[in-house]
Amino acid sequence: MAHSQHTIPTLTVCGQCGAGKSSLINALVHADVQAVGVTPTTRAPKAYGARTDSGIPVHLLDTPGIGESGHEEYATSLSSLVPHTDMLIWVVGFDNRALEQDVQLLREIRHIAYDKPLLILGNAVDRVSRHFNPDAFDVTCGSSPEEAIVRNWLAYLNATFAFAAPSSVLACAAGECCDDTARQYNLKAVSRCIEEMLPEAMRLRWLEEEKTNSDRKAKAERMILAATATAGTIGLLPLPVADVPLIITTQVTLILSLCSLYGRTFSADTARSLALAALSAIAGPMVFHSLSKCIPAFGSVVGASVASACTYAVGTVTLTMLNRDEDFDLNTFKKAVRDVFHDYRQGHK
Ligand SMILES: Nc1nc2c(ncn2[C@@H]2O[C@H](COP(=O)(O)OP(=O)(O)O)[C@@H](O)[C@H]2O)c(=O)[nH]1
Ligand SMILES: [Mg+2]
Repeated sequence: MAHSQHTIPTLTVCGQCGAGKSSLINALVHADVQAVGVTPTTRAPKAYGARTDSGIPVHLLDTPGIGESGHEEYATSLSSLVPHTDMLIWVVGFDNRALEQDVQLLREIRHIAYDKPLLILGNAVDRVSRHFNPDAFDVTCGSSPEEAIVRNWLAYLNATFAFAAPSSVLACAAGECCDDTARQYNLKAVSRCIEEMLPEAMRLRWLEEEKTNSDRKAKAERMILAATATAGTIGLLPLPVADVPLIITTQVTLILSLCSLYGRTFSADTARSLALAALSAIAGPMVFHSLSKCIPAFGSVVGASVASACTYAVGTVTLTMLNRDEDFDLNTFKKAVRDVFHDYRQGHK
């Protein structure tokens, strides 16, 4: 529920087979989600979730690439993807100058892609030197022969793609795997550039959603702390067995209020079964005995610190699941509550 599906921009990654499209996606996703290699590996378009430098969620759509399928086939596939795309990322592998097919394809789809921002990435610039050092490499101002070579190549890319009016042409290196930091170059700049090129409306919508999400989260956290304090007070009650039903009621109210804050409808019965499961996972069978009034107990059954930690855990786990838009599976809920409960107790010793 953090971000509704339709607000996440789709970025279609195109270019020749072997240019490094899949590698770039792996680097931006920070995981080797797509197979890469010297033989054609990307068979069909596939999307991956990533976040830009400031955390804007995007979908990166990998495509097979020019040369992997026939030209006609790739053109048809791209034509069907472009209408659902918010930005085109065109990847060229270092130091490819044979770009006729790229140009032809871009011309073919430009009539449907004219309103989409276009980012040209000159990838794998680490191949310019065996001793490439990404930290020392400065493609803009550096004066070494390698820096000049990459700069010239970028100028060539600029001139070649000028007809398509790209929003930006950048040098980068995705590396050979997602954490190949010895070769990766300029990926932060790529991420920031993507952000800047996103349609204004999408960026604003994301900022609005972020604001709503963080306001809502702050409110939810205040509700959890208030319920935690209430449960602690109930745990102090010197009444025999009276505490458990009161603590459960506090937790049920908390779960229902959090759900309603996040627009989820929840029955009181479901909330009650979650609260009971949580308390039984922590306080054990004692709770059920005291609920069914089977055992005459003296004083508080649960105790103030257990009551507050358990309520804090119930609220925190509920909030995490709401933020992730997850379903409330009873066993997962119990386990997560137990973990948060123990962390909370450790922190309040
Ligand atoms: N040195 C280096 N190799 C790269 C880079 N990007 C990709 N490669 C390699 O180039 C080959 C093709 O990459 P791949 O991502 O499969 O290309 P795709 O066909 O465009 O998806 C793989 O062996 C990658 O490891 C890079 O930035 N630097
Ligand atoms: Mg690929």
